[in-house]
Amino acid sequence: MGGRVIPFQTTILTLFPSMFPGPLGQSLIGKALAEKLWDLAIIDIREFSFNAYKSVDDTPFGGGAGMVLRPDVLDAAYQSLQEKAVGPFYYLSPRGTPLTQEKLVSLSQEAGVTLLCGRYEGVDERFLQKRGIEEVSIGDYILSGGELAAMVLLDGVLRLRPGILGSKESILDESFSNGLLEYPHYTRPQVWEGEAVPEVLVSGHHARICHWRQEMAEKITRERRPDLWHLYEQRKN
Ligand code: 6GU
Repeated sequence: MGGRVIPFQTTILTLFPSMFPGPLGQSLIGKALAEKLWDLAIIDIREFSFNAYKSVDDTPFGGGAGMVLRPDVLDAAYQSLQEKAVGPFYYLSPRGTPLTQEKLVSLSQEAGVTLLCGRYEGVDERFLQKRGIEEVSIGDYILSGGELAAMVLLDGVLRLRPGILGSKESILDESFSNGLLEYPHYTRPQVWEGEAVPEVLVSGHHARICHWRQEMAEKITRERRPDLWHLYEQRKN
């Protein structure tokens, strides 16, 4: 299977290299890693410390809680990448532009991606500015570091790459790809705890099934995500 496509090159800058591949070493994404459909290069930021204590952070100017990653250490790690780093470079941070399915699709068409994972209070602003690094957030909540966010981003991108998921249909049909949440799914047993699966699904009538699924997708989106429903309606008209 592997070897026929150029691997999607991912590079991670982190203070916790042993967190990787973590969940990305499991299931279909993990199998694809073993088959070299994608490659994971881990850069341990601590290796670029300048002192004997291997320190990478310092207290914030102006005071306040926590520590800030030093720009000189970060830049030494950044400059070491050379040809390893292909595609966009993102810093995972709750201050970033929200990650969307659209962004994942566009990223999946790149040669790869490089991700900086922060810890503590953050990274020195000058590093981000001088190197023109874009910040990306995975949602409006705070994690203790960027590593889990990087894994979320990579999982979302990698499953869109050719040869990694089983069937292309499951990508085309899923939530967000058409602007709606997904319709409900059912499998055997046909009756469970007195509850039968919707009659239309066992009718064998493909057009009716299609129509029912569309109706259900619209109902669920309307009820759960008025924001998405609004956008969907605007796009239709
Ligand atoms: Cl990208 N990083 C951290 N630390 N927290 C987050 C996040 C990223 N996105 C949402 N919360």
